[in-house]
Amino acid sequence: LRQEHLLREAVEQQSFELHYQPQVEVASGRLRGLEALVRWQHPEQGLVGPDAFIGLAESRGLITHIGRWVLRRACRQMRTWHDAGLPRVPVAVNLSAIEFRQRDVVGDIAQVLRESGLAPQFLEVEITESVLMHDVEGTRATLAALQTLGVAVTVDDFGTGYSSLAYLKRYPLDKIKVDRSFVMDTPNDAGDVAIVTAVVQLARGLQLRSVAEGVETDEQMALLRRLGCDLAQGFGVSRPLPAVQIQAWMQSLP
Ligand code: G
Ligand code: G
Ligand code: NA
Ligand code: MN
Repeated sequence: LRQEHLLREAVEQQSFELHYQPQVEVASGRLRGLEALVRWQHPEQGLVGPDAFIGLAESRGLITHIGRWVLRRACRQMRTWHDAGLPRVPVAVNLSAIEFRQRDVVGDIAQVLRESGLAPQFLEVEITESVLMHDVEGTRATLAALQTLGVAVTVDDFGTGYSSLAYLKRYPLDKIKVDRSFVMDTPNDAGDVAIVTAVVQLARGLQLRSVAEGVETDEQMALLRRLGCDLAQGFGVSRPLPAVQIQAWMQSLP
């Protein structure tokens, strides 16, 4: 109850911050995007990660407020970086199922893009595969509207939910992100290597781009290169960092 009270206060006072994690092309190592990850500036516990409060925010009707703040902050930040001559790459924002199902979510996103002056091709959204399992017609309409707007969609945490492969073909999607639990024990765990291989091939066959998350080691990166995985994200490239630090990281790129 106290946590709920504090979270309501945080929403009013916008006591959140975004960290950014780079996404690189596996073949070249070049920066191809940033994922925005929200943190709560908790008055007693310091910086708190999303796993500790997104669920509460969802059940208390606060997630759309937080999501709106995240979207606005990420779009403004990216526009500022582009204007400053930093790499013109997109920013990816996570949308919870509740946000995705909001009435006129695409209209809201379009409005934030207009207000921030960020072109739609520089915003991406990440949804979990569970979103795709329900309300097929509504989901299709929302994804089609995002595609028309020019905002790319990634299926996050792929393989961890109830994976029906059929929906990947049914919907307009751009990327599949292999969950880090499958990447973690590669290349040693043969079963995980088989899973990552299958997801990369599935993506290629469906003309989607594949992203591996949780890439920590050179051996993992080498495996992904062999498999032809398109993009990688993980501590091996960079941890998620506050804006000031990721800006310095980008400025240090060749
Ligand atoms: O930042 P961290 O690696 O702890 O993120 C944990 C999970 O929280 C990730 O699965 C990520 O998708 C989710 N997450 C991070 N930022 C946001 C956000 O702004 N909104 C929502 N809905 N989920 C987020
Ligand atoms: O899927 P999701 O959007 O939740 O993924 C982002 C989460 O994964 C964040 O919590 C981020 O801190 C975490 N993360 C990102 N890269 C790595 C990594 O290389 N190793 C581990 N263990 N966690 C990572
Ligand atoms: Na994500
Ligand atoms: Mn994920």
